Amino acid sequence: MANLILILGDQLTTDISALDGADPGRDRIVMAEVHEEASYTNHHKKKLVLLFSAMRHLARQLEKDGWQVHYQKYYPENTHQSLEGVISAQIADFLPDRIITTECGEWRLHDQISHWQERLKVPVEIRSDARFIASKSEFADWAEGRKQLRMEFFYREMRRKTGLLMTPDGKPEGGSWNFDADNRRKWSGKPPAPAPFRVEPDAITREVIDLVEQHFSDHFGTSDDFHFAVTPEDAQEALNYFVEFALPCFGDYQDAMSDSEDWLFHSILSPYINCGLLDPLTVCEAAARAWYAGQAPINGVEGFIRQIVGWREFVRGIYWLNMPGYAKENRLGNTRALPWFYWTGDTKMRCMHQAIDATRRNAYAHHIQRLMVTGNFALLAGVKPEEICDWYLAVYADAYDWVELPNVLGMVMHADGGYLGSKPYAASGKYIQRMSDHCANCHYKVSKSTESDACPFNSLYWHFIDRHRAEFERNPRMAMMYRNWDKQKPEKREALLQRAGYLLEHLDQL
Ligand code: FAD
Ligand code: DLZ
Repeated sequence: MANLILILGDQLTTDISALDGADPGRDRIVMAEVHEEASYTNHHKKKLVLLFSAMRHLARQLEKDGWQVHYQKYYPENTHQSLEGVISAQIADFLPDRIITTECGEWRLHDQISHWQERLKVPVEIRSDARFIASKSEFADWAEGRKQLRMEFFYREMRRKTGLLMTPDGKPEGGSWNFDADNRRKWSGKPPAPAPFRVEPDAITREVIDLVEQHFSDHFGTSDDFHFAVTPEDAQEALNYFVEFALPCFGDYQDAMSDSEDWLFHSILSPYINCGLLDPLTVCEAAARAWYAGQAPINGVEGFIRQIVGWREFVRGIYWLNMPGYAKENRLGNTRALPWFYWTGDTKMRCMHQAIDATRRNAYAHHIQRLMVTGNFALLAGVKPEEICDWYLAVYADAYDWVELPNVLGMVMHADGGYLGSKPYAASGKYIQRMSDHCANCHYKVSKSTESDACPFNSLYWHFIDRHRAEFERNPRMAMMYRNWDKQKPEKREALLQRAGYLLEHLDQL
């Protein structure tokens, strides 16, 4: 029985379940750079380079290992511009008994593939993606009957399941499940942050850079200074580099932001984990080993592992449990368009400029920039969820719908009514000042809230609190905010609302 095996651009590992039991002498692998996948959003140029180059490297490796691989390189005039088109032509050429693939990461493509059997008249086997620690059905079983889904409880299940940072008698190492309270230090230049791990582009990557520059020149971002790994071996080196040089400080400065450093002590591993170059469990095991060896403290190692076996798995579970309806949620009734400066970085708000500019250059911004700067601003300004979701999906090298959507629509925009997070991450400029040195270099004054040079986050924060009283007043985690708001003099409240009203009318001029 000959099989046609489809490997997608974010399934770039020989361990992918679609290859389980496959026979190089009998089966054919299909990989394809196609217009439809490359253009369903305005993907950052560096993401396109990363994926096309990593796909080409994997195809070359598979061929060296003796596999028969049909690989379509991208040309604007390709006869087949979609994965379905490529598969359909391969069916005619190879006459397979079956198509095998691993479940894909987005509803959009999943929906298409699940109709292939009837459309293409060949049996299609869609296998579970074993790169995740919890399968979709495991997550659904865990969620069943719970009124609220909270990451922390799911995370503990994942710790127990994997044995990561667990004592032999089933207790969390270090005496606690979570050391987040120790992870909130501001960074003021010391210790120095390591330079990001670099791989210089080889001939394949250089060819792809030229291709992207030629055919995707209107896409967001720049391909200049491309230095991501594009093979599993180099991605492993990136992991080793992180564990040695950044993990020791990862926890302490996890929430910090800096005017002068784009990457701080973050791992910059999400682009590799999400496209298959690194296995998430292997990454966590490397971090855990560093703690057992005394090379990194528990707060950083636990915090790092929580992001992967906790948040990453949790948001994926939420996505598949709730799609396709989840993408349409807008429980706060937002109507505002995304300000244009999200695409240019052209704003006088220093924190926003820095986060967007880093995003444009690197296809990367770290979690706190995404959550508390660009995300927080969109939340406070009441931007339409679908517009801000489209932005996040386009601009990051690690962005795929399954992980971007719950983070943006749920965690940042609270558009799911608090299904993913118990309270919105709304914050004034004070938070940004506490965690960064941006405010010192900003046109706006974080100490002011109603004047024409006042930090926009300040009045917008109170406007958000005021306009969403009905949604949040009875939330115990928000009660203090409402007490603080109600305590302010009526004239002050009025001035704050007026200033915010003006800003909301002139967002593009900020
Ligand atoms: P580190 O800070 O070193 O964290 C380690 C790893 O933990 C990451 O590599 C990632 O795999 C995982 N992780 C951390 N936080 C999360 C999270 N909230 N959800 C899922 N995984 C997490 N992550 C993506 O992979 N793709 C996205 O499209 C994406 N969009 C986001 C949008 C918003 C608005 C927010 C607030 C977060 C988003 N995240 C996304 C999560 C997180 O910001 C990135 O995973 C992280 O910044 C990647 O950088 P890093 O590898 O240096 O992470
Ligand atoms: C993201 C992406 C891009 C840009 N291009 C391709 C491609 O040309 N071929 C392909 O197989 N996959 C690509 N991908 C990844 C797919 O869109 C991915 O499978 C979905 O995002 C589902 O997770």
